[in-house]
Amino acid sequence: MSVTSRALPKTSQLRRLLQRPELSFLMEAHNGLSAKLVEEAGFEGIWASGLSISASLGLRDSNEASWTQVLEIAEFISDATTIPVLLDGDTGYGNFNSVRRLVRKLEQRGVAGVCIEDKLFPKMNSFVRGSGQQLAEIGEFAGKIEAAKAVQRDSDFVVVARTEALIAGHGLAEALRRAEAYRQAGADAILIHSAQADASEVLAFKAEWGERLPVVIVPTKYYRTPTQVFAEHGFSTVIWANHLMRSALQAMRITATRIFTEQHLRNVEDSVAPMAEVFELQDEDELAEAERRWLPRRNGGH
Ligand code: SPV
Ligand code: MG
Repeated sequence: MSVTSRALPKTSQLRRLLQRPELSFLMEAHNGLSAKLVEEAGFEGIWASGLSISASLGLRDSNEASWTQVLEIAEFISDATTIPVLLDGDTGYGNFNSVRRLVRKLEQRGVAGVCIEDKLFPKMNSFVRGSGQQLAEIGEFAGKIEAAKAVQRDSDFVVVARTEALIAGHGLAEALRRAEAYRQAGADAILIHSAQADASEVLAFKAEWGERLPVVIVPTKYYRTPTQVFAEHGFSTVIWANHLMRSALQAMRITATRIFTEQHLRNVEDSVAPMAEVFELQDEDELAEAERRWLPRRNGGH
């Protein structure tokens, strides 16, 4: 991303990612540390994943964390980085009024956008009991989108409408009907979610949908589809939704088991990040420099 683009407000950065002709990528983060690693890797935006945030808190992806607890994490993620954050706002944690509060607080906390999905509160993850998922009534969900757009103060704050029609087994026509209603309600982009192992249903959606609004996809299940296919079909944005949480889970499990079994650290020291890297990520040098400037000097200095 160019320097000029980086200097834009995060909301404008996210809007550009969604609206530009080339494919964009959002990488999952679930805390400040993972967010820093997303930016360090070169990604231009962050998906603050509900699944990953809840898993990292030791909870299910069923709104067990309260929305203000999620808000706190989203703020840590945003504070830790200079790239924009799209928060996975689940169903908006209630009705249209909850969505209004959410959007106001996200803007105050430096979060660039929110994605809300047309399921019922408390939601469950899209890959749990797939076709048992219940969808929100279409008009009620459109009202949430309208309410979100009505209260945002920064005109570039992004509201992504996510339909779970395919996940719930309602088929392409219903997915299109819902996406169109959400477009008319003012959504900035549509997220079409699918649990199929191939991309055929999201490709069919895109073919019918055309260019009405940018389309976002989450290829967690159809990960074998080459990314080039998404670019060729004119999708806006791909979300890599949970892969830092899952890689951390695996690495932590291996390390915990090894140290428990061996009762020493000799075999793990070389397979974990050096302490120096931790301090570098925390920017310890900046604090040392700030102390030189602003802490009174000892030994008689002022
Ligand atoms: C998330 O990352 O929390 C998502 C994507 O919403 S999914 O888990 O596929 O529903
Ligand atoms: Mg989610």
